[in-house]
Amino acid sequence: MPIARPAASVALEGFELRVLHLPLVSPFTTSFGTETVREVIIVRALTADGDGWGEIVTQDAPLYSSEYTQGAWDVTLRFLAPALLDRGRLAPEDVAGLLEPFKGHRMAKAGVELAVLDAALRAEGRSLGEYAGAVRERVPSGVSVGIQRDPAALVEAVRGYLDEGYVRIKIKIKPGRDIDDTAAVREAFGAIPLQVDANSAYTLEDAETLAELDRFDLLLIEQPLQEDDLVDHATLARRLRTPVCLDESIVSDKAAADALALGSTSIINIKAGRVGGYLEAMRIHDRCLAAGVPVWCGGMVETGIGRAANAALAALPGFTLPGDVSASSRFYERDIVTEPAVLEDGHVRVPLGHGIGVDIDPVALEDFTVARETLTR
Ligand code: NPG
Repeated sequence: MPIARPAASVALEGFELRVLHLPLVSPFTTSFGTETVREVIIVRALTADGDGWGEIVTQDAPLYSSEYTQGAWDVTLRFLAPALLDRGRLAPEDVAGLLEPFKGHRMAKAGVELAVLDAALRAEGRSLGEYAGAVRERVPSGVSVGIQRDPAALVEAVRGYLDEGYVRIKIKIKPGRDIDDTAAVREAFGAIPLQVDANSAYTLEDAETLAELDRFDLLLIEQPLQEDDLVDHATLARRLRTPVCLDESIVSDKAAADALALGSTSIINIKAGRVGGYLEAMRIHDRCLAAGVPVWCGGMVETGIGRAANAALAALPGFTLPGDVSASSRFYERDIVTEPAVLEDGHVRVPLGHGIGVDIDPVALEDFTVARETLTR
């Protein structure tokens, strides 16, 4: 489903970058660490036709991927933003090509592209959902639950989210905190839609342990092995009944094609940040839809900016599994948009407003800003 109608071009005048520190409502623990504050970069594209907003979803340390905030900040200010500003007038569909000479840094590229796309769509009066080809007005909301003190605490955390209405639970696992945690949740709540996420904490030597998860009838196991272990993931997938779903490994549409060809994954988690932008994310969606491969929308603890864009992405027809598209309140007491995503009957609305469809709360934005830089033509 290629984009039906490309966006109009905008006359780019500058970029404003900010690092924000947003406190989380509770610590979020994964196999790679614990976060209590979300450090994120907000990109504002300044154009003659109005502003646009994007979000760079790196974390302060390179623990999920090789990208991290200071690296993204540096590459954006020194290379990405100047390359686009040099060009002046450009369409959102031109951004990835102009940034292609710079290797990697996909999260930074994604944030910059979203800001330009948002500016262009706002100027045209079109929503991101309409542009992308959304077929739903609201999307089912899954929640990602961090590793807790013990299985009993995990059960209580999951109970809270189920009571709020989340329609699918994902629990984080790591060696030593896998079988018992999963068993506890299954036992407490019966046949709820449940999946686990290892964030690449295992090796092929753990295959026997991971096969023990088969008895829990999980929707999927996410990224058990390292990012570049495509062949080992294929070997593991043959040994498990639980479907393997790749996240970290899928850094582009090409990587998705390779992983599918190798049998490394049978479901794909699509995250715009990880793959270099919403346009590349849409290409992966299209590929998977054509091949009958289920996809779902991952989350990177986004602010209201990325959360709104993710809801639009998750409304595409191939997103047949509930995503990590949760309410803002899952992570934040205070967001930086005026209408943070809320949970309604287990779903999140796809914003209808122009561009990403949400407005920035300038006071909140200012309050959370810890660094700022502006680059103009
Ligand atoms: O709902 O936004 C959310 C969080 C979902 O678990 C989640 N994200 O590995 O997928 C992940 C994890 C993550 C968050 C990874 C932040 C890296 C940074």
